[in-house]
Amino acid sequence: MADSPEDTIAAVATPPGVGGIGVVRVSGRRATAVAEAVLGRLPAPRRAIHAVFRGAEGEVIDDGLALYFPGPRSYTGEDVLELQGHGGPVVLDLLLTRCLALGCRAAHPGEFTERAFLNGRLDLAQAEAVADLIEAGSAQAARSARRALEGALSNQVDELLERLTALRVSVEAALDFPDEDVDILREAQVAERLNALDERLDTLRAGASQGALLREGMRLVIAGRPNAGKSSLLNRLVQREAAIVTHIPGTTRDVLRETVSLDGLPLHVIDTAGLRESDDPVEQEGIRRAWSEIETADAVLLVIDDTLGEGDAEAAMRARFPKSLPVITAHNKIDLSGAAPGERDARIYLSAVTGEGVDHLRAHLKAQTGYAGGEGLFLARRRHLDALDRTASHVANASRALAQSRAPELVAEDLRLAQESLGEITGRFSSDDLLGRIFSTFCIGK
Ligand SMILES: Nc1nc2c(ncn2[C@@H]2O[C@H](COP(=O)(O)OP(=O)(O)OP(=O)(O)O)[C@@H](O)[C@H]2O)c(=O)[nH]1
Ligand SMILES: [Mg+2]
Repeated sequence: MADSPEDTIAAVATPPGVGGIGVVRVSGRRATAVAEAVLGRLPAPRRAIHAVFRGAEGEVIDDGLALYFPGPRSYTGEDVLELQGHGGPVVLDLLLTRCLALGCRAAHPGEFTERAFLNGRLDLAQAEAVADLIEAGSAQAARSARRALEGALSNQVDELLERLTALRVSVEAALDFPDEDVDILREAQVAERLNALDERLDTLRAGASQGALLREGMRLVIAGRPNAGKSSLLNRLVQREAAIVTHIPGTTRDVLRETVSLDGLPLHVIDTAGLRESDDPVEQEGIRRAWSEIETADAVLLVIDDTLGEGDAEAAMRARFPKSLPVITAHNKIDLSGAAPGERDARIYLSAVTGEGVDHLRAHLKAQTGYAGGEGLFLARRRHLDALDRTASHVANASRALAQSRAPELVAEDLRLAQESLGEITGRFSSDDLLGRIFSTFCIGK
């Protein structure tokens, strides 16, 4: 029989292994019957009671606290029962088996939260924030997930969706009066409102990309001339000899990826071949790959040999870096050049060999991702960024259609597409496929 949203689901909600307490969670219509069978009575709503948990023959499985949350005022929006017993795997398994025998089905990962979403207790961005909060690798990430859960992202998305809806209403009204459509659109200030919407969208995108960096980590590509010390710096950052280092320029040919944690913040460091003109086909390929990494990076770390200083080669690289790409400049080998470690004039002076100044680089990287403070920072996902980008391009198309052809049908269609893309974030317009992908990454019991 296929799983149904009508099923009552049950799972051990605490992590596997031994613990002080262990929780079995039940959600669905049978929750009350489970309570009556296991506890002998239904606890008063939202009041913890102490009870003995009994098996089918009346034998004692465990004892502990029981809580009953009648729907819709519960996490899932359904009737929920929580049995908090002793945290041993065998005891919890017996208790779960008892619930299954009473007609519950084992919950899939994330199914409790999925039901919360389906029953309108959370929107999709908030449901994702629940998973992010659980997985948060740092206090900052946890705070930002909390903010997303409280609706920092969803509220802004909802506000923009309302504006889009209002705009659609104005434009569709003009469709009914083809002779006067231009006047109607002008009177309704559609162009001005579209501009204002676009600005708000930009602000939201900036916030979301910070949030995505915090959640998914920054992709930092190390680039520079051969022999500048790129691989040495990668090794220093990841604290092991991951990359081959020699005094021969052109040592690194391939792209090397390592992930480190900066106080819980994931940092993906990518070492690349030194950038120069080369006749060697292997080196040429390495350089081509270096550029393709640079094009998709969140930031570039341009490493300069401080005994040589910045020159024409670096100027040529800077000219070729994508315009919006943040570039962090590191002057390496200060143990040879004699420069003092630290950050001056937007340059970080350090030595990959002695490690001096590398803490300044770490601090800079953390600040770059908004790690240090960032009031209002919320955790976001690439999925959200992608949806915002598509929304922005539909809004731009609508503006263009309005300015050029003045065909209200086209404007209306672009606005509809914009609304659809934006709605994906909170789940107003999400396919089942997308939902399945999102919730399957949750842990069981959540
Ligand atoms: N004294 C000193 N030597 C360094 C420092 N960083 C790197 N080197 C030396 O510089 C040489 C080149 O270092 P690598 O890390 O291989 O340089 P790279 O930029 O990766 O070079 P390619 O892979 O050829 O592009 C090696 O001999 C390193 O030991 C430093 O901070 N101080
Ligand atoms: Mg190298």
